[in-house]
Amino acid sequence: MSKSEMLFQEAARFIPGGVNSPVRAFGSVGETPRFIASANGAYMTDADGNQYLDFVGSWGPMILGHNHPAVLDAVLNACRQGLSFGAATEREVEMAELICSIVPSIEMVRMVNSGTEAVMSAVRAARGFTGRSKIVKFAGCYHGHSDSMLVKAGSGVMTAGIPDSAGVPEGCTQDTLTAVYNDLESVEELFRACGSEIAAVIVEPVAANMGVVLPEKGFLAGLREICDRSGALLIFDEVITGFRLSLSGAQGYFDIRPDLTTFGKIIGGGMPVGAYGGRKDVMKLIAPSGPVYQAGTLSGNPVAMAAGLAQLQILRDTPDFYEKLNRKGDSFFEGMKKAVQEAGKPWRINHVGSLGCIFFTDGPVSNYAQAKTSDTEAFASYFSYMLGHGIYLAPSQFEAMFLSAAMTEKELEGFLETFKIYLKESQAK
Ligand code: HOZ
Repeated sequence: MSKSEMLFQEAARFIPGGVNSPVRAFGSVGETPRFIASANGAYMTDADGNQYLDFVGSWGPMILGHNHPAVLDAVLNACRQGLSFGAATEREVEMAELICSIVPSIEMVRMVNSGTEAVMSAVRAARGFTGRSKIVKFAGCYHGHSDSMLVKAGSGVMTAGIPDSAGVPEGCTQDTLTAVYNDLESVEELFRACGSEIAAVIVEPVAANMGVVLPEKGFLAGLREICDRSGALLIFDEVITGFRLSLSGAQGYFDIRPDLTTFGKIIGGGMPVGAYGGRKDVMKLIAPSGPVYQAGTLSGNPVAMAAGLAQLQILRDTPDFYEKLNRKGDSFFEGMKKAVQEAGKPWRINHVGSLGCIFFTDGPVSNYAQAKTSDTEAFASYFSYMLGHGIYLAPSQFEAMFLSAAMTEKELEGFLETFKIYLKESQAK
């Protein structure tokens, strides 16, 4: 028995399902989770000493690769000065100024500890600002695991087939309305029915928790227009796209200005961090400057701030960082697409910049219903094959592949070679 298998058995005795977050249990791909012992650059090493080229990157934040020396140094130095104060620090000011200077729509920002918390708080701010209670979200978009967002959600709940989660009282979701991604008419319909009660529309500007689904031309601009017309706020959940598609995230990439934005792990450089920010007139309502309460002892934690600042400064100061990473992503995912076509398979590759995924289905995938047509058994066999050949992918059809700047052309070509062999072998079956 491998050490990962032993650890998983032991873990299951003390941790529900043996893991601290469901997707990493590898349940939908019929594998035992690999227990990771260490990671460096583009690779992770498991408890048995197996090395994997890592396409998860802690679900996005390791955009520079693991253990970037500048981030590591910043963390170690910060640790020496104290781990947590629960008090204001200079680094938080630096972080807030940095984010506001990088992302034009953000005039004020509040640090929290996760994307879930950021969304929960942004939704509260939107409700406080508008005095309205309803929120529009899109089927298949995942905005963390707070009660009101677990409605037709993506990510782990989609993988587990429980998009509406048990344990969420009806009262908590009665104000959550769902629309169809890329279908503006479905949004208009909700606004026609109860527009004056809608506080906000929240959207992943590139949906990356039902696999990767791109916004069609005009979709995000259409949402902006509907919100402007009706007095609702537009919230971009940039937990995945923030500081990934461009320095100013998807909003910079697609040139749409949301009212509020939520960020997650990427601004912590791997430490537990989230943030929400946006228009000053909205953010000023947050306590203690206003009546919308939101708080947290660990918010703006000094070690997390040090890691995040170091990472964001590198992203800001490295010439052509995003041009290079996005070019690398384009040629990689186009390579996957070509391999699939040459193998005569109808499967779809959706991608933008350094984010992408394969859907084992033969039609386009631009919403939740289409994403769900993907053959998850085929995904599981692809996943196992790649894992067995040293490639660590997100263990679910409904997650994204993340490229990092630490991946070389040679490593990406290595992936494509393995993928082609997989395609050939799966053809023979
Ligand atoms: N899709 C999730 C991150 N946005 C997966 C990570 C998790 O749930 O642990």
